[in-house]
Amino acid sequence: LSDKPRLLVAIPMFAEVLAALAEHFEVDAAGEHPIEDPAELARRAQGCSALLVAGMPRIDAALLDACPTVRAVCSMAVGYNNIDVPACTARGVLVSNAPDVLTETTADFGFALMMATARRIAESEHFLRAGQWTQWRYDLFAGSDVHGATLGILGMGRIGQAIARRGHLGFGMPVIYHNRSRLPAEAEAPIGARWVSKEDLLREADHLVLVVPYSASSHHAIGASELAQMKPTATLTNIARGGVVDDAALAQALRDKRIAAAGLDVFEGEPAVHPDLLTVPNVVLTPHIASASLPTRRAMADLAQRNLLAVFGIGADAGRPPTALNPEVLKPA
Ligand code: 8YV
Repeated sequence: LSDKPRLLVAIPMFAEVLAALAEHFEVDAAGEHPIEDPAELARRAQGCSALLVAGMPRIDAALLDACPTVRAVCSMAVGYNNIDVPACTARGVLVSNAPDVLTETTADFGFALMMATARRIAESEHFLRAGQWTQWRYDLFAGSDVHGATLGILGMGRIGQAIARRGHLGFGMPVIYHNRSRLPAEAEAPIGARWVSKEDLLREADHLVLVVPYSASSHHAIGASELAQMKPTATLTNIARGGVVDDAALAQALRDKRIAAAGLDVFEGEPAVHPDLLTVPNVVLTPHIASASLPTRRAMADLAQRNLLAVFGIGADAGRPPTALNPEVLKPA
């Protein structure tokens, strides 16, 4: 029997990363499909010392109690709402996420999705593919401008700031944001960002982009009453998490043209998508790919691997996982 610690890679993973991990761990890899079913996850995690995950599956107290050998849960996602960190900490389980390496790529995508939404790129492509383009019209898929329009950002962490920088420096957009905490003035100035109340954000934004982490306090941060406060010409882009938006209310608002359009990369209950969103034309839908450039996905996997090795005392970061969320669990009592 191998004396290497057992690692469950619960998500599809780069072959090169699996090969590198196999030097230090006895690896059980999910293969083509993430292991999402809790019973299956608990079964496969039996006897494992570590789990490599992403924005899924759900890691909660019940799973940890069923798998008491697990010492580390390393995720290749920045968002960790799928992991009950306090439950992990209480059981001495180290949790790491994968911030920073995806910031610029995710901001690129958020900006692209916002632009595609404002300029109706998906809708007009469907029209062209369907053979419906037969003549010029002055208002053929006329959308709204991005340059010079007011960019609103809900949540102003690393990705929010990277989007603000694009809007301010590249597109001359006034930037307003709402966040629990204000950025210091020296961080606001270079990205032209101004803190406003949530009400003012909803009222003033021409293009509202959501980049707030998901938690009980951001659940349905955008619902029917918030949508009603937005400009009828405004767009809404969600690259945060499904659940930040009430998808049923959004579908209704899009159908009623209470806002002009939406761009959504994340959905409540994904990969299922609310059926009403599939039938409204003024929405651009993408399958949670904001961080999905190949180099960035590889960097996220590499960072998760660094954390894993560090927890088990291997390599340059031995004992100091670089992006631990609860490093206190490694401190000697
Ligand atoms: C990931 C994300 O694609 O990092 C996050 O929080 O939402 C995405 O970058 C997803 O969670 C799987 O890693």
